[in-house]
Amino acid sequence: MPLMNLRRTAYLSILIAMLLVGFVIGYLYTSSNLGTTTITTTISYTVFNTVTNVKTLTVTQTTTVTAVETVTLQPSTQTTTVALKPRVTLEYPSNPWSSADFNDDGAPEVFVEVNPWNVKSYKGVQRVVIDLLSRGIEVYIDVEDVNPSTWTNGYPEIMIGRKPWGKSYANGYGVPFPMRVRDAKPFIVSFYICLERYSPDMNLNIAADAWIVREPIAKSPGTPPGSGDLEVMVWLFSNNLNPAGNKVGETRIPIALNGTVVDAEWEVWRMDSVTWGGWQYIAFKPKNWKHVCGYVAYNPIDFVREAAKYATFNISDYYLLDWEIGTEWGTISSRGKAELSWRLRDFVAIPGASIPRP
Ligand SMILES: [Ca+2]
Repeated sequence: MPLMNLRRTAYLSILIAMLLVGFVIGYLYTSSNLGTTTITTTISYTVFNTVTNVKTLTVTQTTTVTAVETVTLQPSTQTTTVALKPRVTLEYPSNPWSSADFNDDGAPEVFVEVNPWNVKSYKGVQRVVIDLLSRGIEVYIDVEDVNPSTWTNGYPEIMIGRKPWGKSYANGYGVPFPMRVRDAKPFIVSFYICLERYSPDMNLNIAADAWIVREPIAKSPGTPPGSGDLEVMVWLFSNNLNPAGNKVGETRIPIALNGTVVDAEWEVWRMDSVTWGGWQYIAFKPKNWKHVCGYVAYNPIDFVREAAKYATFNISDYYLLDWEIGTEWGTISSRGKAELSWRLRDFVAIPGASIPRP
């Protein structure tokens, strides 16, 4: 077949694929209010695949199609072709955090932070690269002489919403933070994460972190949490590390791992009042399973509802402020040293979708 025909065929295939993707996304958003769990399962899978495809197709087009046959493209296919700085490097301490606007519409989807919140001094490198085209981050930590040498020194992360200490929200995905717990609607966070390298003697997890705070704290951005507020974590993996406090129970909450919904077993850990700020802490830790490399999707509100059962105070009128994904790393068992690299991509939050039990 002549080269031009081959190209045309390729472009046509891409266009058809993108129209299909657009249709699926459209279907997802219009049907996200239907409310029946059966429907939302199917949808969450579609999106999980869709996001991967959109990335591939868009990147392919950036260099070729726009120059040759711009007219034949749908407007929606060109959204990420120009005007982006595709990679942004954050380095501690010079440039430790940034917002990221994946679709260049002026509303940030996420914040990204190096976040060595419990490091007073160290030697080495702490770097996080934001990759806008893959909607992801790459984390690189290689440090020694870390002081204090403790269980958790830092938490490099990507997040939606706002931490209590933060002034503004990253709500570009449309999850309506702050969400009052009693009215909270489901949403899905979906991403690919791969822990590529870590020193076996260090302390480490892969975990989500979230803040559920009293109304006055929620309504005054920048106010730190304290006694009476709640921090919730959802772990996927750990190495030489357990959650703070004690194990107070076990439960099952569904999670999609590499496209399959699992009725996963979780240990529930609680510390009634943390010594570093006074708030309550509840963590969900995998029981006899782990996720180190691959796709993940779950509904954070499932964990919020379960945490409400274990909290020692009533959180129905509290507000969920954010959802963070990262790795807590520490150096107490590795005598001040840590080497760590991982990547996360295809990060998306989908309001209205949920994961049913398999
Ligand atoms: Ca945006």
